[in-house]
Amino acid sequence: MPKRHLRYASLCAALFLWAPAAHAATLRLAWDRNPEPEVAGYVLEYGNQPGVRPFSVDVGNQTTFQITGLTDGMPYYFAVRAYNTFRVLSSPSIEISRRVGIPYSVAVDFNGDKRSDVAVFRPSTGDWFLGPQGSVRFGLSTDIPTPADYDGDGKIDVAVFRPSEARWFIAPSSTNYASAYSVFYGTATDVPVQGDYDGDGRADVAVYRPSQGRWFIATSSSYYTTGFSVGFGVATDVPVAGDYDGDGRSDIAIFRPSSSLWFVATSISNYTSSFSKAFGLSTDIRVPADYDGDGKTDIAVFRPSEARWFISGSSAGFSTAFSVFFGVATDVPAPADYDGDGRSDIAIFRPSEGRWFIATSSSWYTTGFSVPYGLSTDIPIVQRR
Ligand SMILES: [Ca+2]
Ligand SMILES: [Ca+2]
Ligand SMILES: [Ca+2]
Ligand SMILES: [Ca+2]
Repeated sequence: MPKRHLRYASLCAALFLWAPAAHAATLRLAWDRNPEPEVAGYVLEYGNQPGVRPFSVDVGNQTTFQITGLTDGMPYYFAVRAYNTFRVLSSPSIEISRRVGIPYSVAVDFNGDKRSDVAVFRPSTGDWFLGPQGSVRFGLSTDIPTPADYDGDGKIDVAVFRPSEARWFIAPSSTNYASAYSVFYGTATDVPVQGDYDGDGRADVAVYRPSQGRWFIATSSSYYTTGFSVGFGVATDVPVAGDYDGDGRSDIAIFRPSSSLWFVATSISNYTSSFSKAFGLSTDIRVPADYDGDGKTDIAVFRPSEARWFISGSSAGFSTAFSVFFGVATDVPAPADYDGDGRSDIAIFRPSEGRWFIATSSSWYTTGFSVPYGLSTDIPIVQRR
């Protein structure tokens, strides 16, 4: 009898997981049912390196599975395959990843519900408007907002970098922004690139120094008393830090306008190995985020002249791209996960109207909503380059 292959080469691009910090070393995974009628079960594959999954579990004919016995602090990469009654396996689903046993936060999620909040910084007054969390006055008009989860409670904290003093000011969510501390780090011409480079679930204080083409990172695990630096980039490069390899640690990444190349030094290689990808134009606005929901940052740009978004998904190895027309030339792109499905939405802030327009990932960007929030002089808190 000839072996019959499953017609669907891959499962729908939806393998979800939950990693509550309280349940370290345990992850719950779920996936879409393969629509083929002869599917008899699923195999879950996993490993600790992107694209390398030496372990597998036959989970039977169910579409959720709780995996236990994982090692805290390690990144895990998962994919599922369906099999038929002849035990012929389908191609793997997209690979998703999560570092287990550490807190994780969602971009611009101030109240910790794992949905991004519509939020702005008002330079004229130093006020932060944080959606459901209300407002807090913090910083000066000349400060650069540097929001991130510095205290590791899963909620984004209010923070700024003050170039004139080369000083960071951080008001943690765990104090309801009522008490703040400061760290002297960087120089006036440095570009802040806060992120979790040491992988402890708390944001590190970090800068890119264009004059030296070097990244300087003061680790949260040392309470910013020590850290490391990595030479990566040249003076004209634009930092585009993100978690492109999906190991839960920030990668060092730059965009080079002269060649439209993205260069990424991966955290999983301890920044010793890198890859590059040509994508976008020098006049584009860089909007890297996780649009396909695999836990890895995607390469993406907003092109004002066409009011068009171009996205190269990590789940396809940055080998293909798609585009979405959304916004107008003068809009400020503000992508984040407003609908809370684990995938970044396409979103803009329209200063002229003080209004946000959001095309939700859960609708495949075909529909969405708009909400008035902010004034024309406000700055969306979402990071972009
Ligand atoms: Ca926090
Ligand atoms: Ca950290
Ligand atoms: Ca990473
Ligand atoms: Ca991704």
